[in-house]
Amino acid sequence: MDLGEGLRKAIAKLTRATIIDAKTIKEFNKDLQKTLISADVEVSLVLQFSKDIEEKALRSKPPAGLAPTDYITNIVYEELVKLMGGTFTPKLQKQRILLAGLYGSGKTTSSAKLAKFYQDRGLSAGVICTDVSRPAAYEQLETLAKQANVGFFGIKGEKDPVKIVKQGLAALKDKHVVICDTSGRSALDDALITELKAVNNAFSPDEKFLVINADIGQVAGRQAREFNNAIKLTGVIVTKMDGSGKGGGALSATHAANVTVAFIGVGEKLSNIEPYDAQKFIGRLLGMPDIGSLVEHVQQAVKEANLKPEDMEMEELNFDSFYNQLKAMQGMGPLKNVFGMMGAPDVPKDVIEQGEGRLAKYKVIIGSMTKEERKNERLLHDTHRIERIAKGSGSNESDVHKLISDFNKMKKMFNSLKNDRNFKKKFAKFM
Ligand SMILES: Nc1nc2c(ncn2[C@@H]2O[C@H](COP(=O)(O)OP(=O)(O)OP(=O)(O)O)[C@@H](O)[C@H]2O)c(=O)[nH]1
Ligand SMILES: [Mg+2]
Repeated sequence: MDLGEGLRKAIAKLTRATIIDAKTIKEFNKDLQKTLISADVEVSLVLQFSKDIEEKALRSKPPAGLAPTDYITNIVYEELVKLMGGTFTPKLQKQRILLAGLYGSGKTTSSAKLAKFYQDRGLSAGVICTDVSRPAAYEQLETLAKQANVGFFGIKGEKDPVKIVKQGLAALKDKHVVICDTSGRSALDDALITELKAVNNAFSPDEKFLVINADIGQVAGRQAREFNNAIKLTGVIVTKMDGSGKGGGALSATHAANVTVAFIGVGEKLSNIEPYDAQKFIGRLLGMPDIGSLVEHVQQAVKEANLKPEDMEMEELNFDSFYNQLKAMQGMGPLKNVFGMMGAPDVPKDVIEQGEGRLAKYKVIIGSMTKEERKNERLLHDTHRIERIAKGSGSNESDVHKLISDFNKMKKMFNSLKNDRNFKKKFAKFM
């Protein structure tokens, strides 16, 4: 089970609890601890984390109108963001970036990715290969630079990295962003430190990023400290976040070592690099894939549908509101996809897509219900009532059943969104 799945399960379990007391919190904390430790987060951090949650959850009271589970979920979210560090905002300006790291951590790939990253944002960029030890390091970076369509400099066969840096800076002097790829080693030994320091002096970088593979988990902290002592880092790039359940360990350890996570690598493609944003990362772990694009989607959709906030009020769903909801959703266009993106179960898609005809039918059926039935779906677990409603509305019993089943789907979706405090917060703010 990976970190995200474990966290989601623990929160779901908490959400199902009928009362939140010291015992529920203790149990919840145990689940969190297990999950974090198996994601390779350092034990002392885990203990501190769960102690903070327990204290906050038990000492403070949810503000009026907020469900205790929502409140606790939010505490967990905030503590996770604290555990995993902040947000890195890349400066879009002229700069030199040095990449260092052990063998195979992803330095060369990240050099090209970063050059492309800045170039895609309107700056010109180039890379210098100062890896003088690995065979074919020159060719590898040259090929990647070509793919990324950025500048490249290297001297084949040259064994002095300082000489390469000097000539490279001259050759790439017109580029806004110059990135220097360096040699790796299996450990940060004296030879690597000496070489790095020499390159560092000659290059005089604005940013010094250590490249770490997420697989190494909590060892990331030690590596970050060691490299930091050697060349005073400005940040870390954690690569292979796409393939590792230990990303949580790498991120938290780096944060604990007091080094900023600047970028994360999320795949082999040149575009697979992102500035690190703990909130977004945690959002994703907790099953909210991309809150930014979600909000954009919603904004667009609401504009199109001319929706009012009351249409999206996520209160108890009954048959009166159900019709309005369906109608609103029909006008939402892309918003339907948003619910899917959020992992919400089963939107009654067919109803929404079948358009006016079906909706009109539902309107008549709902019109044949008594006031009590419209407020309480349970009353309809009664064949006599179903028969009566079908007759009264000139439809079949199967139509009534279909309506009830769609209603229940929608209700399930609403409940799951209702329990999702972050979604609500974003939504409320945006409204
Ligand atoms: N899935 C995935 N693979 C990555 C990522 N970053 C790098 N890789 C792969 O990791 C391998 C090693 O990457 P390199 O960039 O060559 O690593 P390096 O640090 O330059 O290695 P040395 O020069 O040998 O020290 C390559 O096969 C890359 O494609 C990432 O974010 N995700
Ligand atoms: Mg390399």
